[in-house]
Amino acid sequence: MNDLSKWMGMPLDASGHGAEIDIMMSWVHWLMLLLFVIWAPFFIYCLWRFNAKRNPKASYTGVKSKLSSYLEGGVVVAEAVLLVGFAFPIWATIKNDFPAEEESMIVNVIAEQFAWNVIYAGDDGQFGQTTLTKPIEIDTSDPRGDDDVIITNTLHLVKDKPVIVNLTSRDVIHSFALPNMRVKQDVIPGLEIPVWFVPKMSTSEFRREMAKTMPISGDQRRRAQYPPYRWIAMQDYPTADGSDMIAEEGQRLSTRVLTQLYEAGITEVYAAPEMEISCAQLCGGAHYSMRGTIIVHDTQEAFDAVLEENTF
Ligand SMILES: [Cu+2]
Repeated sequence: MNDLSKWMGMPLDASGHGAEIDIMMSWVHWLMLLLFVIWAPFFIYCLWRFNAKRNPKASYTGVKSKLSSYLEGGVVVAEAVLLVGFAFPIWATIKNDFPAEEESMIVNVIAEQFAWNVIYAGDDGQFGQTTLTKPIEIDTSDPRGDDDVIITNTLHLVKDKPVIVNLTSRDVIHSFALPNMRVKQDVIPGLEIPVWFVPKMSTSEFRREMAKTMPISGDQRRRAQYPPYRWIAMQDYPTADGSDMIAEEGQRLSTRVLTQLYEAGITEVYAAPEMEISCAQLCGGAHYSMRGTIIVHDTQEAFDAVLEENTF
């Protein structure tokens, strides 16, 4: 009763504050359901009760009972409880109670048409300047940026470690949406807007939770937007003679790989989606392509290894 997120088609919750948001959403839906169940039949009853045939002469006094005023008062009270009791405290925590910077991972994200530039400060914990080239690069004339790392469209995080993301845009308004983290924030050029959350589920846990068998058909495999696109193979798929691999466990199922699987006679793949970053603000012609991936590592060491790999 408290959590309808599965029934409402909400994405799997992987963040520290997600449960509170889902509970509030559930109660909003319960209230709306109650209003719908009471008001819809009442509306239909009124259509019948007060139609012209039954009431050739209009009533000039109307309803005398105070019941409808009490009912409306009740709805106002219920909505006030949702707002003051649930929404305000949750919003206040998200907006005011930032985690301590020393215990958090701090990431700068610069949005551009049509990519997310994710910047890590490196060992010194300081961000250097970035260039205005496309794509954005670290400005080598700024010594603070010597150890900075830019990774495009992938946000690497560590499970249970709070993240503070400083958001800005180099061109138009975008919106940084992380459905699994219950985060959505407009990104405005000229402003730096921080958001924070705690990833409570690692990518491997998320994939295990979301893994399912997906059919591949001859038509579907040609479409880039077919669901397994951006999905990950959850097992190895060797060729028929076993001499080679079509897809390895953990590999992204691109249209090309799906085609190869289909041609090898495999019509079902065991796969899982990624936690996604999407742009939730119509920001130009290729807005739909402004998607990224969140990878939540189980350990700090695994995260450090990725930064190491991306340092040049
Ligand atoms: Cu965008």
